[in-house]
Amino acid sequence: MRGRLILIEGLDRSGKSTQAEILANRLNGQLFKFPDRSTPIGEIINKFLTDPTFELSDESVHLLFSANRWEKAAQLNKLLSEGTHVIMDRYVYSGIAYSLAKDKSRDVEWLYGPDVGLPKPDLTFFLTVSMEELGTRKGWGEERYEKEQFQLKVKECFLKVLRVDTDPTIEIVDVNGLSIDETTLKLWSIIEARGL
Ligand code: Z5A
Ligand code: MG
Repeated sequence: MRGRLILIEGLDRSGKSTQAEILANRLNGQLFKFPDRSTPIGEIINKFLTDPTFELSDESVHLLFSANRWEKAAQLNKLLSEGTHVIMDRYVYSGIAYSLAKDKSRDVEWLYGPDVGLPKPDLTFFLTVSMEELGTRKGWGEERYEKEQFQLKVKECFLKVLRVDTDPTIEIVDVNGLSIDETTLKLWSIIEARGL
């Protein structure tokens, strides 16, 4: 049987990596994280995110994030076809939401274009946490994009891009005020309820 692909999306510091690691262990699956900063393209992305003097056009950044996913696509497909479950920490929706937040007049079909053909998740969680709570979390504000006004725009764009009304694979999960364990319980109950 093909492995399941479960994606965790959310704003910066919403607890994606924490939950992705826990779920990957519970499901005895593999963890994928985007951006993957260890690849050739990931190194450029890392420089862009951490060095404020390193400028790239919005289009180039968008294509680089997508290319970073394509760097891992063959490995991802192989694992899924062998029956391994994969938990993903950010993916296509992040790519679209962040680019759209930078320029809301951008053609969404153009934004989707470079990711067409990548494996589609069986389930996508979008974790929502209030800005007040995010601001208290460790390390916030160190990288490009980590500013409250921009994150509010990103949240709006995510909700637009996720199409929760028509796509049954999307789950918006309010985890505000929940501990790490409580969040895991909430996500796990959804995975079980869906029989994944
Ligand atoms: N980006 C993009 O523009 N286009 C793309 O296509 C992709 C990404 C894929 C870097 O992403 C940037 O890349 C990101 C989007 C852009 N920019 N922003 N903003 P990243 O994934 O490398 O980094 P991040 O997601 O922004 O941050 P993060 O540190 O990975 O956040 P997180 O994974 O959601 O959070 P965490 O590491 O699990 O938790 C953060 C802290 O909170 C940590 O100290 C935890 O112990 C704590 N924590 C976690 N859960 C809880 C709860 N429940 N209660 C209290 N404290 C908690
Ligand atoms: Mg993370």
